Amino acid sequence: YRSKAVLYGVLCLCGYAMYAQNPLITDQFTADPSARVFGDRVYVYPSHDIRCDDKEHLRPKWFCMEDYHVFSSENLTDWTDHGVIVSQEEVPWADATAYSMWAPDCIEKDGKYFFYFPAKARDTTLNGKGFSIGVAVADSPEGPFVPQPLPIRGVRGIDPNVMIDKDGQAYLYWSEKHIYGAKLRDNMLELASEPKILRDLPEEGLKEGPFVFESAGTYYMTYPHVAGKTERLEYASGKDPLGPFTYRGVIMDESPDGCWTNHQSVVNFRDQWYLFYHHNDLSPGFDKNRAIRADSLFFNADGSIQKVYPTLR
Ligand code: FUB
Repeated sequence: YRSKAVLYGVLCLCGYAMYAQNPLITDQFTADPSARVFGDRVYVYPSHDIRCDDKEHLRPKWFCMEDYHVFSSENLTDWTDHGVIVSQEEVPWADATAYSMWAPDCIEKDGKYFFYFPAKARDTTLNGKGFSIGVAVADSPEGPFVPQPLPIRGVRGIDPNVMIDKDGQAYLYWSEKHIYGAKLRDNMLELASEPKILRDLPEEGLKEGPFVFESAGTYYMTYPHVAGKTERLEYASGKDPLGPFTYRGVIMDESPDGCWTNHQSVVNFRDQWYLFYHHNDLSPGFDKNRAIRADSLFFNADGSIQKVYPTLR
């Protein structure tokens, strides 16, 4: 790990360099950051880890999340917490005792903001046991977000991610052992095609947390992959949003000190690419209480992505 917590290739704003400190948020645990640029600010929609040692019905020492906050910044240094945008109590279909509000995403279409989140449903006849994916809709990136009455029909899994292509077609990606993709209808609330397993990614080992973005006509599929003991961030690329994708390499190596998960998003802000990800900086003894980070990301001339080395403190 590099020792200096600056975002290399730092953001240049009004002619001077901006420096940011990892982890980005220090007053609460945050994970699974989905970063988006809306207007002149970066918004980050992370998971919100808490401790649930007092909740005996839950799996001990496991992920525990009851709500989502959104954070924004104009310089990647000063972050505003806009507060809770969705909580398990206010999602009509969610099991409010499950604390299962895992990795989310948010995207803008036609002036509306669509927030996608996984949660366990009360009624398992909807999409079966396990996780469903819901949507909450707002008129601004900070909310208020109104959850839809039911989860997306036909989608079982976690880690939703949405990419809107240049022609306006939206795609939903998610994971359940494999990574899936499907087209979304114009309303952003229903599938417009059958879910497709993206089988051309590495077959062995758990893959989750898809995050797809497009650059110079190439679709980049990024994902955490357990190839060794913990997750490392990898990527593949292709010429169509639903593949086939060709494996290209590792964006970030697995953590040397045991945080089992990592989870990424990639965003371009003022002509600089950034990788958002997480590590358990604020909870070295318990890796289910994580903290989000960001570092600059660079492409090579052939479109491949240079490995990102985490910066700390
Ligand atoms: O935050 C809970 C789960 O851990 C996410 O859904 C996965 O991507 C992993 O980061």
